[in-house]
This record gives sequence, C-alpha cells and structure tokens, in this order.
Amino acid sequence: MSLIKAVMFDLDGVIVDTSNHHYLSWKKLCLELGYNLTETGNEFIKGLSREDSFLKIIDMANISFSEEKFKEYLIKKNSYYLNLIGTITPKNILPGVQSLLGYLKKKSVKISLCSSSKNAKLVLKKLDLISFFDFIIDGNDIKMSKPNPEIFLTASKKLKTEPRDCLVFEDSQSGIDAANNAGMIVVGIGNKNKLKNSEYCFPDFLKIPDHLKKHFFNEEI
Ligand code: B16
Ligand code: MG
Repeated sequence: MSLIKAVMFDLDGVIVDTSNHHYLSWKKLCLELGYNLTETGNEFIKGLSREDSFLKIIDMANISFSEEKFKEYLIKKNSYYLNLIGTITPKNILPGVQSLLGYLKKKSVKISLCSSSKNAKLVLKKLDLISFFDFIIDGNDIKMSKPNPEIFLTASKKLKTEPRDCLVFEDSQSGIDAANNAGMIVVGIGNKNKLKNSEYCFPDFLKIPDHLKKHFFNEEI
C-alpha cells in the first residue's frame, strides 16, 4: 500500500520552465521603471502572486505608484509574459515530469495542480497535460498567496486526503513554506543551497522516481 495518497504539483519551475519567462517579463517591466531586477532579487518574488510579486519589487526598488498605475503595470507584465509563453509546446515540459505523472496515475494516487498563476490552465493546455490532473487550483481560486497554505489545504480537502498524506513538489521558497505550513511532505526542485526547509531536494525530476518508489511506495529498487 502506498504511503502517499495525493501529490500536489506546482507549475512554473516544476512542470515547465516558465519561471524564467516570469523573470524575463518582470525584468523588462522593471527596466522600463528604472530598476534592475537581478536573479538574486527574483528569488524573493518566485512563487508569489502577480500582485505580491510587484509589491515586493516596489519595496526592493524603493519606488511607489498610484493604484491606477499599479494595475496598469500588472497588465503590462502579463502581456510580456503571455507573449513569451506564446510558443510553448509539450517539448517545454521539464525532463522526467511526464513519466512521473504516468507512474502516479498507475498507482491511483490523486494528482493536483497547485499554482499561484492565473495563467496556469492556459499553460497546462499548451502542454497537453490537463487530463492527468484530478483537481486544478490556481491564482484565480485563492485569496491568500503562498506562503499561506490555503492553496494546498483546499486541494487536499477537495481530494479528501489528510495533509500528512500529501506530497508537494515546489521550486520556490514561498511554495515550500506554504506546503510546510499546510503540514505536507515537501520535495524541493532546484538548488538545495538556495531552498530552505524542504525535507527532500532534487535538482530536477530525473532522480526522483527511484527515491519516490522506495520511500513512499515501498517498492524494491
Ligand atoms: P501569473 P507557480 C507562480 O506560479 C510563479 O512562480 C510566480 O513567479 C508568478 O508571479 C505567479 O505564478 C503568478 O503568475 O502572473 O501568471 O498569475 O510557481 O505557483 O506555478
Ligand atoms: Mg513555481
């Protein structure tokens, strides 16, 4: 019997490398506003909602805008992002993701997408992955952005699983913190020197299946 009953996938930076597209879109907007958003600065906004990302940028850049301008810039950032993701196809799915989704399906584990992005469904459609997910929750459905656990707790409730039986894949610190706040098991995807507080951390999905089969599904490897 498997120990894990549901798996929650973040989208940007976990299933597909659109985290870089978000970064490039913010960077373009920031340059127009006279601020150089570096990769280090980007680590602080990764995984946050669009609004919270911009609030953090405004804080880091020490600038301020009227509410009207704030909204206008959010629309502009999204148009840059939509332009960049215009050409993504299933070829952009990160290595190892599709085989892991197939394995989880065979094991009858529930699969949820838990993304802060309001563009998540559009991206999943472009990647042709919608049918793998039992439940999809994204930035349009939540009130409180990661690191608040709302997104993960809503998904586990919907899938009728206890948080402790859920495994989360996350690439951002805010996402890892949200999953920990929800009381779930977290696997960080990325550089383990940069990601804190994830029980497990892997650079990508290629080495995960063996570990997962052994530790969460009691399989001999
Ligand atoms: P949007 P995830 C997040 O998606 C991104 O990591 C984050 O950088 C972005 O600001 C956020 O979605 C909102 O995206 O502007 O498309 O609504 O990593 O939670 O899948
Ligand atoms: Mg992410």
